[in-house]
Amino acid sequence: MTGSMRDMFFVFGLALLFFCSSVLGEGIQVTYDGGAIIINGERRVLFSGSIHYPRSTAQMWPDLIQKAKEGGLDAVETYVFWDRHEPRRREYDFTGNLDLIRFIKTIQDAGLYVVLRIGPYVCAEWNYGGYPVWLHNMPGVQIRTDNQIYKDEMQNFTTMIVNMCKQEKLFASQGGPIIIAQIENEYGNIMGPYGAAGKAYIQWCAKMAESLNIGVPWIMCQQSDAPQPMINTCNGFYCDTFKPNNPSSPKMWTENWTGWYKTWGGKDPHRTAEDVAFAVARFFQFGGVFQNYYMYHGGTNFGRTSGGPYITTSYDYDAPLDEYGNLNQPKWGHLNQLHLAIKSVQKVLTNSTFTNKQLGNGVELSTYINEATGEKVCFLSNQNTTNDANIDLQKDGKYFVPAWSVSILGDCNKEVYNSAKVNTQTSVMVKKPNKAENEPAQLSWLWRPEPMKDTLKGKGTFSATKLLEQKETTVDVSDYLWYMTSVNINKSDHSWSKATLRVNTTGHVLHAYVNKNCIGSQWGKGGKYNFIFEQPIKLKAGINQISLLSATVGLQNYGSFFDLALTGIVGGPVQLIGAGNVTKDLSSNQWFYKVGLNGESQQLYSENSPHNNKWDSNELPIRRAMTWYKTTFKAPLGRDPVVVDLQGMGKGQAWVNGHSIGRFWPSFLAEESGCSDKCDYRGQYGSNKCLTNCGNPSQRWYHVPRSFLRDDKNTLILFEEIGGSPLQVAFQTITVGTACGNAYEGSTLQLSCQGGQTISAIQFASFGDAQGTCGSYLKGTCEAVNSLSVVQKACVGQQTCLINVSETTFGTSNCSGNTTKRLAVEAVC
Ligand SMILES: *[C@@H]1O[C@H](CO)[C@@H](O)[C@H](O)[C@H]1NC(C)=O
Ligand SMILES: *[C@@H]1O[C@H](CO)[C@@H](O)[C@H](O)[C@H]1NC(C)=O
Ligand SMILES: *[C@@H]1O[C@H](CO)[C@@H](O)[C@H](O)[C@H]1NC(C)=O
Ligand SMILES: *[C@@H]1O[C@H](CO)[C@@H](O)[C@H](O)[C@H]1NC(C)=O
Ligand SMILES: *[C@@H]1O[C@H](CO)[C@@H](O)[C@H](O)[C@H]1NC(C)=O
Ligand SMILES: *[C@@H]1O[C@H](CO)[C@@H](O)[C@H](O)[C@H]1NC(C)=O
Ligand SMILES: *[C@@H]1O[C@H](CO)[C@@H](O)[C@H](O)[C@H]1NC(C)=O
Ligand SMILES: *[C@@H]1O[C@H](CO)[C@@H](O)[C@H](O)[C@H]1NC(C)=O
Ligand SMILES: *[C@@H]1O[C@H](CO)[C@@H](O)[C@H](O)[C@H]1NC(C)=O
Ligand SMILES: CC(=O)N[C@H]1CO[C@H](CO)[C@@H](O)[C@@H]1O
Repeated sequence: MTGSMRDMFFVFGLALLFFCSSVLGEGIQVTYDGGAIIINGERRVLFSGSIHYPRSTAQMWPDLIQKAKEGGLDAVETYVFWDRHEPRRREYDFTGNLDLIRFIKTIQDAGLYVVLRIGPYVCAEWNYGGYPVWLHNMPGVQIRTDNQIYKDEMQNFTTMIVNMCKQEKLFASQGGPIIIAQIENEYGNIMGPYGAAGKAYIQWCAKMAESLNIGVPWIMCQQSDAPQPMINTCNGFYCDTFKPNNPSSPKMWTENWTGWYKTWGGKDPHRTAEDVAFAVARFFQFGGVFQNYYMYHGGTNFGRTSGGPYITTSYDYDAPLDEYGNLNQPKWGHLNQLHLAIKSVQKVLTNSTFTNKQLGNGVELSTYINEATGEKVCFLSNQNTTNDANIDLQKDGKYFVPAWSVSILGDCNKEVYNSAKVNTQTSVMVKKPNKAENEPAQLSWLWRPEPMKDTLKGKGTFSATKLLEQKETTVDVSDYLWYMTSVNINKSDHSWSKATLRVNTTGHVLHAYVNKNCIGSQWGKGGKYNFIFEQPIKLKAGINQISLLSATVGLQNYGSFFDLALTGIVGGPVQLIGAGNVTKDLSSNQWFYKVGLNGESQQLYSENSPHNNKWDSNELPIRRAMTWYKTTFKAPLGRDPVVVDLQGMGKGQAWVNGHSIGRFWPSFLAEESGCSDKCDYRGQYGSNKCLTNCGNPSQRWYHVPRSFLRDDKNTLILFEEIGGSPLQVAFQTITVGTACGNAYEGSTLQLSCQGGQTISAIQFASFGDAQGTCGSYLKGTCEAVNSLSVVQKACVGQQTCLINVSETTFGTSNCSGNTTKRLAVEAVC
């Protein structure tokens, strides 16, 4: 991009501004050009972060949003979750954590803007990508393409959401916080197979959106053919080389993945603060205007909202705010410092001439200068993945630019930020036992079996002479569908004395019963959902009953035609294989069906269930499949977030005081291999880099929001599907255990505990060239002798302390003049 082009965009932007102001009347004017988002005439660069309202609770929102604001964000972005808002056609739910309007107003109250991605397709590792399953069952519908039935429903929902927001005056054009809205979502990634209908659909989306007249810009992410005035935007781990499809569109990054999601059987993903900061700094180095963290707070997939299949209940995402709303340090603080650095040069970034110079070996110097005022800012980036650079800019100074990092140079002559120099504390979180008064170390349990008499005898509520598709049949009101049939074996036919039952299923989990005996359970492995179940069975002469329980674990949410992905034993075949491989195909038998479990329809998860009298306190069963467990507990004291450790349990769902805290599956271990202790921030990030937690449960701890708890007695109910032990189940709180810092000379290091705790001790402190990482620091070759006592004096007994990392604070060290000095500290909360 050249300077003169930038000026041209600016002139064009003014034209847009005039046009819009005549339409909008009162309110906040949001326009844009190639170089800025323009809010009431002010040229802005904006930082935004994704927080999905159903992935936390309304009680958590103010704190999350406040932390987003303190973290330097200008805006909060969210999708709108159609499946939750319209669970049955034309029946709506906007209560509790689905109260979209309250969420938007909470953001407004904090003084932040809102980016509303209506979709209504959301992807988001969310069940069925956010589409309600009833939509799939409408006769003649074809989802996400040029189909009238689908388009009518999409328009109906989108219009309703827009009207709700208009009614509350939430669009900026009405004086509200919503500055940008999105229609569709990443369609460009998957539109090829839809052919001409896909292209027509995107044109229709643009027209439909425009006709809603919201007075703020619309965006389409990952849509290189987005029709004007839709702004096409970029999603990815890096977007520095992205160019919008129109020179008057600003360069916007709607999903900068701060980490990655987790699957059952998957390891813990981690994206370093250094690499996220590198990607963001590069984006602004090359003309970025708007940048959104996906996710800023990932949160929790409560209930049955996780997509997949096989997405975990935790949607932590390694985001700057962790699943529970704690600061994920150093990521939160390191990005905050980057936001401050970029904000401080916003004026010159959005109104200047740009030049770029290659300095060799992957080093580039980019300069933004306003010729009239002389204001300027430089970005000095080093894309080399292995070699640090020492750059001499003559009169403008000498700079140490570590490999894979970007320095921001104020006035082009002083470093105000470097993405690889982390001066923020690293928090090591710890889990503490529940210290509520009189709370026993071990919970005491009641139990009862899942009532299965009817289904094991083959009694259903309807039948068909074929194997039905699961989500179509259940309309996804439950994970579970029983498929039941019987087979008559001739006494004199000996080929069946030893037989095998073979079930070909599209997943996601299968439990098989023959003549009331469980003969096995199976699920997909290694990311595959469909599988063939094969187990030897005993058949008797006469009628044999076969009952198959199929369970889904989150419906697919991504891909071309993902909505058509099959679930359950659809089509089978289901076969019996006897002696000499003689095969009986049962697929066209008469099959009886029952949607959901009896325990679900009896609401055994609820304290108010009318069937609540049959809980048993004797002979607590362990490793018993299809079992309900119940216990009571006191809420942990304090304000720290609460989790329940479900180590020992198999698979199922958990409820606290009747609120579902999601599916659990701690028996599903992450693969043994593929993890490493070392995590190098340098080089392209991918979802397979920096993995941890190999060989452990992919999710052991489950979030229990404080607002689900009462002060006195609380109830936890578990439905265990495959067999487990509740004996180790325990409630815990999460807080900062250790705060480490490794800050460069010239910076100010802040150390903080959480939840009112104070720093109790300093385990290590050295201002010099200490080695190692948090938890294993070692003294280097040199230091200031008073390091420890200075830090002790400043921090012990404090909830928060600030230390200027300089010789003024610590006195002179015996390091040589060319040593890059740092303060390494390990403080115990
Ligand atoms: C949505 O459809 C219903 C009929 O099913 C209709 O009454 C309603 O007005 C429509 N809403 C919008 C916003 O178009
Ligand atoms: C990285 O730096 C080394 C030496 O400084 C150089 O040999 C190499 O080509 C550089 N790599 C890139 C991608 O510029
Ligand atoms: C942009 O800079 C020019 C001087 O180069 C100045 O006249 C103008 O007011 C600036 N525009 C904005 C919106 O700050
Ligand atoms: C059982 O098998 C025998 C021998 O093959 C046959 O004669 C008889 O008709 C069969 N009975 C039924 C009920 O099919
Ligand atoms: C199992 O079903 C799938 C479709 O769901 C089909 O593609 C596959 O061929 C079947 N396999 C066998 C062995 O029948
Ligand atoms: C039965 O089929 C299996 C493979 O499906 C084969 O290995 C075996 O030899 C067959 N047995 C007979 C008796 O045909
Ligand atoms: C600096 O002083 C420490 C003792 O305080 C000593 O162990 C170390 O060797 C000295 N280093 C240098 C480079 O003189
Ligand atoms: C840190 O340094 C700044 C000036 O650089 C000064 O204003 C501040 O008081 C110092 N803080 C401490 C705790 O020494
Ligand atoms: C730093 O300075 C010392 C002497 O003061 C010298 O021995 C050493 O080589 C220098 N190191 C570097 C990396 O320049
Ligand atoms: C959708 C998308 O943009 N994906 C990209 C995310 O970033 C990785 C790493 O740069 C790319 O490989 C993906 O294509």
